[in-house]
Amino acid sequence: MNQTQLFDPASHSYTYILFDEATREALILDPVAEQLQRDLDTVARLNLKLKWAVETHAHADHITSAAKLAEMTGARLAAPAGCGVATAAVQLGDGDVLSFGRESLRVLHTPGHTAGSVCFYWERKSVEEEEIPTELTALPLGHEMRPDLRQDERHVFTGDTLLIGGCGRTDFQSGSAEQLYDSITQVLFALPNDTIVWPGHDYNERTQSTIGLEKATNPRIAGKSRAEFVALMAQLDLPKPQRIDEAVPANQRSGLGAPAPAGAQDDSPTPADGYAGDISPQAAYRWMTGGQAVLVDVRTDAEREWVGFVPGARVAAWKQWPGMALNPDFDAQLREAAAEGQPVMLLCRSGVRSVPAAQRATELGLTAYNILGGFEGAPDANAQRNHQNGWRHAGLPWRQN
Ligand SMILES: N[C@@H](CCC(=O)N[C@@H](CS)C(=O)NCC(=O)O)C(=O)O
Repeated sequence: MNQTQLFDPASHSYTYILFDEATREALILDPVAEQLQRDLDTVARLNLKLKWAVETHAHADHITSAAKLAEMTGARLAAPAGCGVATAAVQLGDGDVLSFGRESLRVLHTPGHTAGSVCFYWERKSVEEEEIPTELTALPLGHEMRPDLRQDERHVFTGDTLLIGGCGRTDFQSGSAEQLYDSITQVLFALPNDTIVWPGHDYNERTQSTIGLEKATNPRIAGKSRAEFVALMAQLDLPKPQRIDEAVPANQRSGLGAPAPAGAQDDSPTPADGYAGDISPQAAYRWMTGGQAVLVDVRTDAEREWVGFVPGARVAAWKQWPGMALNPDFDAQLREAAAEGQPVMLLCRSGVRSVPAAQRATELGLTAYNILGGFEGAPDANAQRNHQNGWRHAGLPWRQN
């Protein structure tokens, strides 16, 4: 595995790009919104295919670029199951494995900084000289592309659980000093001493450490009992991160903008011909989450699969790919989606297909609304979608498989 460590000076955050040298498949860990272009440039310069955009937790001090990276590169989103990141297609639990090319990272659930926080562990067992692939033996040792396969190698990406000479704070976001002590001493310090520690932050320009060094010298935890550690964490009295109020909700949407707060907008539908009315995506989101109406995605199966979908939406395709013929099962699927007689809000690509679908729903006796702008919005002057209206433009939750 090859890893690149990148730094965001404003938040003192580290982002990691890890990749398999043979296949060029890559994973980005804890990307930062302000560094999106740098990260895209790095991926392009190294000729990588970004497979995963991954978080160690929902950050409090900066906003992730994960959703934008997913949209621009096709990477899948993964985040810890306990962090409330509804937009991540893969919800990670202890022992899960994320693979890219021939490489894989193992998830270590390490609650404490936040309840859902995880670390990621990577290791390679040594092989005999004669087992080393010939394309590597042709390169001299010390060549940047030649890992020393004769030695075991281990790395742990610790997020904010363990920092160099420090650890994540535990005074907000479901933090717990007791849990952090157990995570560090029982999970991380159980790793071999030569495991290289790659932290999520450093406020003093240090880049890496080892488990052995942290065990022996970390002033917050080395030689301390659980009670001493808990007492020390209670006395830290750190100022609240400046961006916490905007960062946590945005990170729980993988960096997409937060929707307008409830009540900030008029949810009244605009009257329409042949159905109950047109509503904004924001109103549809509020009605869906408030249980007032059922959101039904009327796009094709292919669009939901390849472009993205709204978590919690029901499904009744109006037309199907290929050929875009009317779906003969539409009526039955819609009736099933609204089995309890609730109003339905229909979502298509840009708010066009959902109009005849809403008219048909009305004929079936349902109260039906059309969601303006659909999932991707209307194309702009350059034929680009997602730039002027629609569900994704509004920053509402969606994800890819
Ligand atoms: N001063 C920074 C926040 C620094 C901070 O609180 N960092 C968190 C991680 S987001 C932490 O756990 N710090 C541990 C420490 O400073 O000991 C800001 O305003 O954004």
